[in-house]
Amino acid sequence: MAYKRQVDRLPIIPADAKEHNVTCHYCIVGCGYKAYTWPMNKQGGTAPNQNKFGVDLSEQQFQDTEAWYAPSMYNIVKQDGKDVQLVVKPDANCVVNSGLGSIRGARMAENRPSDVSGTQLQRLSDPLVWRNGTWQPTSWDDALDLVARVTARVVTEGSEDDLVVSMFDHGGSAGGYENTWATGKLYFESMKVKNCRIHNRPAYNSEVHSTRDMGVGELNNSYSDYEITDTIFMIGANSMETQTNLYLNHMVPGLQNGAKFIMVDPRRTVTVHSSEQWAGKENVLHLAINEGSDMVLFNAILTHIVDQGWTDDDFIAASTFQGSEAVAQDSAHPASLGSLDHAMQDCRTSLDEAAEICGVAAADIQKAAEWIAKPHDDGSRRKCATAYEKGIIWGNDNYRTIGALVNIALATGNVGREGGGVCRLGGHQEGYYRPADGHVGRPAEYVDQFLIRGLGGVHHIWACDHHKTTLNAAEFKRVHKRRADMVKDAIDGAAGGTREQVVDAIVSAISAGGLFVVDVDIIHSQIGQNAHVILPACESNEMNLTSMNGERRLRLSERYMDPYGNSRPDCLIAAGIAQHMERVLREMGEGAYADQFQGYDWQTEEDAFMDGYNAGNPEVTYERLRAAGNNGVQEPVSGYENGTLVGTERLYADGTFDRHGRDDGKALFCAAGWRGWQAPGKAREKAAHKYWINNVRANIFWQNQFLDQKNQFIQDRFPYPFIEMNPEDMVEEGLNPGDLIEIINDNGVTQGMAYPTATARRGQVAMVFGSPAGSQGNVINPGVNELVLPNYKHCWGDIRKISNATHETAGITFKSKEVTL
Ligand SMILES: Nc1nc2c(c(=O)[nH]1)N[C@H]1C(S)=C(S)[C@@H](COP(=O)(O)OP(=O)(O)OC[C@H]3O[C@@H](n4cnc5c(=O)[nH]c(N)nc54)[C@H](O)[C@@H]3O)O[C@H]1N2
Ligand SMILES: Nc1nc2c(c(=O)[nH]1)N[C@H]1C(S)=C(S)[C@@H](COP(=O)(O)OP(=O)(O)OC[C@H]3O[C@@H](n4cnc5c(=O)[nH]c(N)nc54)[C@H](O)[C@@H]3O)O[C@H]1N2
Ligand code: SF4
Ligand SMILES: [Mo]
Repeated sequence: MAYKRQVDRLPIIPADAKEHNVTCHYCIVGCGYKAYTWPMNKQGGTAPNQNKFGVDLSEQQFQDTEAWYAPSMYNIVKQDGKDVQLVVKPDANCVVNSGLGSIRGARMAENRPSDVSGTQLQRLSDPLVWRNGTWQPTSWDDALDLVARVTARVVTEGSEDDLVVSMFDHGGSAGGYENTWATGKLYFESMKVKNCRIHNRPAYNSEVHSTRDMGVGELNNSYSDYEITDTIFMIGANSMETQTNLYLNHMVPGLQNGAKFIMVDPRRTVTVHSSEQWAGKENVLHLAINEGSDMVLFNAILTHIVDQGWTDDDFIAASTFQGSEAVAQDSAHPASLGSLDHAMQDCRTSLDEAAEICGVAAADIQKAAEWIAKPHDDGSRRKCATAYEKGIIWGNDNYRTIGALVNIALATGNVGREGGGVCRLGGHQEGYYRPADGHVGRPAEYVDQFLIRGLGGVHHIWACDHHKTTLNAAEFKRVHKRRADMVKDAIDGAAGGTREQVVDAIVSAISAGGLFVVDVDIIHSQIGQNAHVILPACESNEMNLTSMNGERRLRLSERYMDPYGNSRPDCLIAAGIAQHMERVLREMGEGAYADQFQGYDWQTEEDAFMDGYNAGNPEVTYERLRAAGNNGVQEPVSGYENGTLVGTERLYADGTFDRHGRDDGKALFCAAGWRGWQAPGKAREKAAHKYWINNVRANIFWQNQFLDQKNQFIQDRFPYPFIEMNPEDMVEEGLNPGDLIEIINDNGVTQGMAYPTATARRGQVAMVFGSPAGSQGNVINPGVNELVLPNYKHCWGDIRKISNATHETAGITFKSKEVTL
């Protein structure tokens, strides 16, 4: 019997089951899956002509057979109003994952809402409106009317600056070209909202301004580059757990082909351990640097490469800027940009200086430089694929640190070439298509602080939960709740009144400092507790959704089931808000303004796709993407020939760089001078506390656990957020495995359970981020960089025991996460 699933057999997929292309909607990798659906009263048989796999299932199958699926890949869902059986399993023919699943993707089916099997019944089925002291279900028209009336009053009596928007900018679940276009059209075309922020950071900006300003877009290689490179240089990422099948299906083959592996992470991760097993310890270099010191390491590596003459001089001459300074440092550019010589004036750092600041041996830094750039014995250049993510993006001095890393790739000619690339590994898939956002400005408004200062009157929230995932979260939550409660009280006080009277009461409460909150989500989230209107969205595969993955591979993930209850695609919710805004504004006598909200008469998500993405990329249609299947096409799409979309395997293959928009097509180097802890308050906090509170992701969880929180398989393993600790530190604090602990500093308090980890360094703990049972963001200070990029990763605190292990935590395993194969 399958563990905890109460099943000892599952139906065989019948030969005539319907087949749908699915791109996993969780992480950036975008693995290909197939969904099979068939009627409740049917199942396949063992004879080859009776099952989908066309094999004789009465015979023993080989170990890696495709003619198999796990209980987590099965469910019963609604399709066209009828219950159907569903299997979602990895696609062996998808080049991204070659049939591999992951502990997240392989549970897509069991994470679907089902009235029959009882899974994910936390999903919202109807709009909810705050009425008579609680949230009451209502119709779409009723809910959208209230949203539009309050929003229209506030933006006409004040200005559009009084509307604050938190919205996703990504692909995959809660995003995609359809939905980013619709929200973008609403807030950036019909309106010009500038007080908006992205789901994962407190402003509307780029995670990687510097690489773009240098001309280098951040997703520039192909996953296959990792298979043919000489060195994989990974910084601040834990790909085995966070980009799982990119690591397993592309990086591991690279290691097996003889590539060296360099990992820069203060923490020893399972990616380091796994790479040691595949490549041999002698081919893995883990630089466990002091937290936040990456820039110094990169500068020393660059300096060594320049001094040894290992630079790619032809590439530098042909493809990079040859003057001195090209862009001066100013309020929009935290460092100046220009030629290599220009950058070296600020970057020059000796191996010994770096060893001192980074806390690793000079010889190891030299070794890294050699693995990256020392030519082969025959004089040929080494290929190096560089990959980074949140350890430096949410780290110290984002702009300069990422700039310093891209410098190395440019100096060694490792961009636009086979086996090269300097790329974000990514988080969600990408799916950004919006009207111009220039009105937002740079630096953009720090929206969390704007709200905390009592500004703004209406807050529209799309698919994010700042209670669990923002910085300075303790204060944010306190203020947000207080302001939202003022409006709840006003609504309660106006009970029994007409719609006009209720809206008047809300608007007066807003004038007195209240905040009217609209939350668009698939569940009733934590920030949703402050909402006055909750609008139920549906997920990917309950609608058709297009996104691209980390190698810019665009696919259509097909709808195979109905939206749960009355939930709708986000793009159609945005259209509904626009339509109600138009009507309400006209009623208010604001005819010209009302006209701006026209053009949303979409019936389906495909209409939103055609209105946005297709208008800019006329070759790309649903029909052509459907035909392109799970391998899709790599963006940018340059044409349609012989029945196929023509894509781009690798960016910058011709040696011209355009991401900065400069006419000369030359890449720029970044003058990344080291300045210690850049964000306000960090150095002081570090000095005042005993522990660095690193915060990380884990294979088993998806994001803020919005589905995981109602999934027994996950809750059974980690009932509370884990806090990895060195066993000796635990003894010093009087802790046993599974004990509940608090982390305390001046910003707030959070809690979790102690998880002994032999490889954790003394004085460093690693807490899983975004947990519903303990928000790590409570203890992060508000410090950001000049362009409002948060430094989530670096905060310090003290630890206090709350209680002995509870019934839940006492029963779990505390075995090492390092599994030896
Ligand atoms: N399983 C799983 N996968 C996911 C997600 C998930 O929730 N679960 N989320 C997705 C999303 S949205 C994102 S953005 C990505 C994030 O993917 P990653 O960036 O790989 O994930 P994190 O665990 O947040 O951070 C990576 C590492 O940064 C290290 N780090 C901390 N401080 C420093 C530092 O100063 N320098 C360096 N060099 N490293 C440091 C941490 O020790 C950690 O191991 O994952 C995506 N994939
Ligand atoms: N301390 C710390 N904080 C961090 C980070 C960190 O490393 N450390 N990382 C940051 C990063 S990289 C990220 S990405 C953020 C994540 O922060 P969030 O964006 O807040 O977290 P998610 O879990 O992605 O939130 C998804 C929300 O959307 C809902 N949802 C899911 N699908 C849909 C849909 O189709 N439509 C709609 N409307 N809603 C949907 C879910 O129920 C959930 O409430 O956290 C950031 N915060
Ligand atoms: S690696 Fe990412 S995209 Fe692939 S199955 Fe896992 S969560 Fe989904
Ligand atoms: Mo992310």
